Amino acid sequence: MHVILVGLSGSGKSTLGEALSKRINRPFYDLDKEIVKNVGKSIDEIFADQGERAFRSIETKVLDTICSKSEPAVIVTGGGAVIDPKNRSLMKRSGTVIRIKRSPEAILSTLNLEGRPLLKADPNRIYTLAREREDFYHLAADYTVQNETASDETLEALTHLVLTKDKAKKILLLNGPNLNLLGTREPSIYGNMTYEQICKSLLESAAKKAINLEIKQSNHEGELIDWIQEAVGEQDGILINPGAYTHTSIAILDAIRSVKLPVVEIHLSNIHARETFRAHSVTAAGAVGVIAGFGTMSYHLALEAMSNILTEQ
Ligand code: CA2
Repeated sequence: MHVILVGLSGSGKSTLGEALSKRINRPFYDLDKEIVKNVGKSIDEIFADQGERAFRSIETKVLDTICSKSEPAVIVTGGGAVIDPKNRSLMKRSGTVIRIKRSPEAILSTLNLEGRPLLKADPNRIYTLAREREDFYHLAADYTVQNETASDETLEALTHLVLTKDKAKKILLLNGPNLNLLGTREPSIYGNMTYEQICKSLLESAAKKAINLEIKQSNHEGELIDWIQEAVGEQDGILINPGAYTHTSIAILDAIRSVKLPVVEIHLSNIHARETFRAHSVTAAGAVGVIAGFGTMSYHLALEAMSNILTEQ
């Protein structure tokens, strides 16, 4: 999910957005700058040559392109982007929308008029724009951050808000007994990657999807059950490779069923093509689905499946 900043021209969105993107290590897009790149004209020229209506329709298309990027980003929008309901619903669907609020008086005292065609001719128009757009900002934003005087505290507040209120989904990955030994023995069945390497690549994939992934491993049935129970209210979904408990543990099945969270079961090997005692999974009866036989890829496919399940909820 993206972080999308909205607010009046001159409210400090761009400065804050760029600083935020560095803080949380995400790409940064400035909608107006992307429009200029796309059209090959400055915002002032687009307004002068094609008028505001044409500008707004370009704005919607470019916003759509940026919001469709899979890597979660910080996106700063132009002051009027919130007016069109299509833009507002696109933003809401694509991430957390934060309004950067500054009073017209404070804006006027610092405003650079370049690239702000609606204010260039008459800077006092900021008062009218503020009044006209108030309801739209209200409708668009999930949260508001006051930025009366640009300061480090505002950036701190914004960063804290993004890190705590982000709509990022939380997924717990549990690995059962002996999976910590991966990569050290039986590579013909379980592959060459070590447990640590698998975890690292999964955490990287999760970060690209803006998923908050937590990974745990235990050799003890009771500990796995405790973690499943503790996931209630903390996690949005559980991925689990119960290891050999897959074939025996009614207790893990009961725990999975008790939490009412979506669960996807994972196996590195194709349990149906091995010894007969591995072909039956006791725990799978509580799962939404099972992914088995694709080696390390089983984990990535399961993460993708859970991400889709949570998006459709
Ligand atoms: O295929 C899977 O992911 C399994 O869940 C793995 C379990 C096995 O008991 C299941 O039947 C299928 C075993 C994990 C143990 O992994 C080791 C890795 C290296 C060395 C020894 C065991």
